[in-house]
Amino acid sequence: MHKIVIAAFLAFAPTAQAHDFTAGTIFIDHPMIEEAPPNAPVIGGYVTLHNNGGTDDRLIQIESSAAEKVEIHKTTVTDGIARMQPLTEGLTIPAGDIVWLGDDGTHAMFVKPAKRYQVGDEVPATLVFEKAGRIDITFKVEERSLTDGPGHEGHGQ
Ligand SMILES: [Cu+2]
Repeated sequence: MHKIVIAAFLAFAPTAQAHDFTAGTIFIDHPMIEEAPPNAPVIGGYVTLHNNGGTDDRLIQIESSAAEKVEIHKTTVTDGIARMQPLTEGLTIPAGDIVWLGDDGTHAMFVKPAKRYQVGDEVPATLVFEKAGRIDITFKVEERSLTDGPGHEGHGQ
């Protein structure tokens, strides 16, 4: 009896958490935003991008009505001081590769969010790829502790 209960849990758990989208050959997995304190001037978003196609693509823009603007940023630390800079060329997703917007200090920066987004909220956004085109997705708001790592420094939160 015990084993059956565990099997049922395992069968359902991935389904409950599945949160992905597809744009052409780009598989967009688990777009999430970190819950931020009230009045946070910026909030960080993260997403995993799989390029299942045979040619490189680039995430060139993120649009969202949930913030004044969204920029694709990279945090770099120079002489102990963290600075964020927009990735003006966008984020390259090499053919056959997987890129996490979140790795190596990269993140989506939602500037001046329209309200405080809390765990469980869904934030609409449009990802714009050079080749795969535009796709409407939602970023799920999750607890900050889940993704503590690179990309937070210098956010002024
Ligand atoms: Cu930033």
